[in-house]
Amino acid sequence: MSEMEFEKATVDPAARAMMVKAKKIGYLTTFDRAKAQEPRCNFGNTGICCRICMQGPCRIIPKKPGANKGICGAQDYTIVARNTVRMIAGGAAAHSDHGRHIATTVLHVAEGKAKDYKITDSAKLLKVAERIGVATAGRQINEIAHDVATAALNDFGRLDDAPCTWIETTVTEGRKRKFKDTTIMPSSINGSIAELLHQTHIGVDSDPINIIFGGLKVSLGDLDGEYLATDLSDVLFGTPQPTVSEANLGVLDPEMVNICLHGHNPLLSQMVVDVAREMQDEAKAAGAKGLKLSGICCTGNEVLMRSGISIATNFATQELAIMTGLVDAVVVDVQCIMPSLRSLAECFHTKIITTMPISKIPGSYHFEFDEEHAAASAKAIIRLAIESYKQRDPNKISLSDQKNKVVAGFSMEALLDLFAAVNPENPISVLTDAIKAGEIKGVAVFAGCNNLKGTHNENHLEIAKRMAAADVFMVGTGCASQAYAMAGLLTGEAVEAYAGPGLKAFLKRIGVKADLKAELPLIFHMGSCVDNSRTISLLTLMANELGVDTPEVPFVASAPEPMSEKAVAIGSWFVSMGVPVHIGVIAPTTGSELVHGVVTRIAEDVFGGYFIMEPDYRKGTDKLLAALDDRAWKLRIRSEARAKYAASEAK
Ligand code: SF4
Ligand code: MSK
Repeated sequence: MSEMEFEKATVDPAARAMMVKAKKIGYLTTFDRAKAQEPRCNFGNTGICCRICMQGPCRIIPKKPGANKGICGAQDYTIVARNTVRMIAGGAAAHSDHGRHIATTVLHVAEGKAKDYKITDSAKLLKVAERIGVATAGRQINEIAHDVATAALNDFGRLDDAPCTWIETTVTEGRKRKFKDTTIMPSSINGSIAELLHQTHIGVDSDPINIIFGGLKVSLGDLDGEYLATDLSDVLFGTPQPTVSEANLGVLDPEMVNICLHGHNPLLSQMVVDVAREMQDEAKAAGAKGLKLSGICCTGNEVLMRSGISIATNFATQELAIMTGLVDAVVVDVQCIMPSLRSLAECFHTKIITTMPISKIPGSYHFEFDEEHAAASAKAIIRLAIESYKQRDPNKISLSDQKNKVVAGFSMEALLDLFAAVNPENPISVLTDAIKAGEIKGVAVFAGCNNLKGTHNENHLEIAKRMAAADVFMVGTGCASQAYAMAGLLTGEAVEAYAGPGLKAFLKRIGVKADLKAELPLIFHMGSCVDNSRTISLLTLMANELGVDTPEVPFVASAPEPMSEKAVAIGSWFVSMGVPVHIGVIAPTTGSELVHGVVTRIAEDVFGGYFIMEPDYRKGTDKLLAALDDRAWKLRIRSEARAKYAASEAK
């Protein structure tokens, strides 16, 4: 790659510097591999390649008689719909399996097993118990935890057709009716995934609409799994509160033993964080000043939110953390971990440590996670990192001076505490009143990954800056939030630099009353991928306060650089929740006009939400702002009409 190509690959200066180093040592990074994949196959790009049976692949060539259908006769719309919903199934399986793992641990804690864990946030446990109908009065915490965890595990395999508990008890009444009327309310997360794989087997469902509805049902199972993962992670490890930290490759400290925590599941990573506090002396005995933990991807977000651990980098640049020569160990759990980390680690002293039975990388160290011995595993991992530190080669070190302050830790509870500083009686009205008054335009959620079809982090940053200037209140999760953290947008300084007058006044008003140790940031970091559930509780609270259903709330979502199947699942349930969802890539749905039309237009008629596919950040921002303007305008007109009607009725 040339200098100019580095600039096109990423907007992050720390990443560019490491890409130059990679070129010097002759290592091909993910950026080189993305380039080497061009040109992409157009059948795959548009979703009309079917590999569901071994007669395939069948590729649809519309104008070629015989090839305008698959060998079995499947039309383009069937193939595109099947391919799309199978991505949702993959995403839902990943998110919900993470949730199941957490719920099982809570159950074991309640049963007196898993002794390294405890119920940290019993207030949250009681709140969840009351919401889902588990009795609390006069009962021990462990009894309540047992019933809550059992209810969560029941959502995975319920055999009757009662709705999944977490969806049933968290969305608006209007959404519940909609999900039941359209037959997409799931009863069992695992059952709906299995049913969808059956539905999309050769020779089962060829109706694209029916297939899409099957996919939406699974996406709600995904939301259910995310929601219970968030709730029960808070119960186990504590509900996040505002915290100050740092982000980008400059957080790697040359004088410390550097351990990067990477993946998604906090069960082991939070244990590493807790155990590290007691092991600083072992690092000092090895000649370091101590242990320095930092995060990559959503495990990084989990430990940032709860323990203020710094962020090293996000998805696309995970290899470049190792390229600094400063990382002594990368501890990985599940999801979004590039297999290439291992081969790159061979060029350095870095140890790659896998921890989950379903997520191994050939040639890496494997410390199988076992909740009965979690603290012992965490200690062994840290000791290996300390040994690795002793082998660090000073000649291979490249320091980065890039790091930015981060203000994060905004669970829904923390956000409501901020609003309560202005209105303790009705905190959420602080946000909805500001929208009604036109001070802020609405709310945008930024979520999702990096996708090297575009420039790393560019869409994230450019869209957020433009939305800020247009007075949009913003929350973020996943690698989107990490992009903002790396670039300094999760700070009060960013408010000064980018917020429009309305947003600035709104944040200042809350900031002064809340009297936090740090200034409020431009974007509120709500957590990891599964913590998109927190954004749904924000949407639901807003809808209930405004007296409308979710499709009427000025609320949009954007995954400016989506990559994973999990992003497809999240985007799909946001659509069912009535939210316009921008994605910064063209999804492989264009091979069928019918399916593409359904997801980008017709979905709005049924659910109120729809996909906006726009890779250009300027146009993407304009479309998101137009969607917010439209909703804010309708909200005002409707409430004026209601007030007028009520006044004339009263006469
Ligand atoms: Fe071809 Fe039909 Fe098999 Fe798909 S399911 S690979 S379209 S024969
Ligand atoms: S880690 S799913 S790249 S957000 Fe959650 Fe980042 Fe996307 Fe993985």
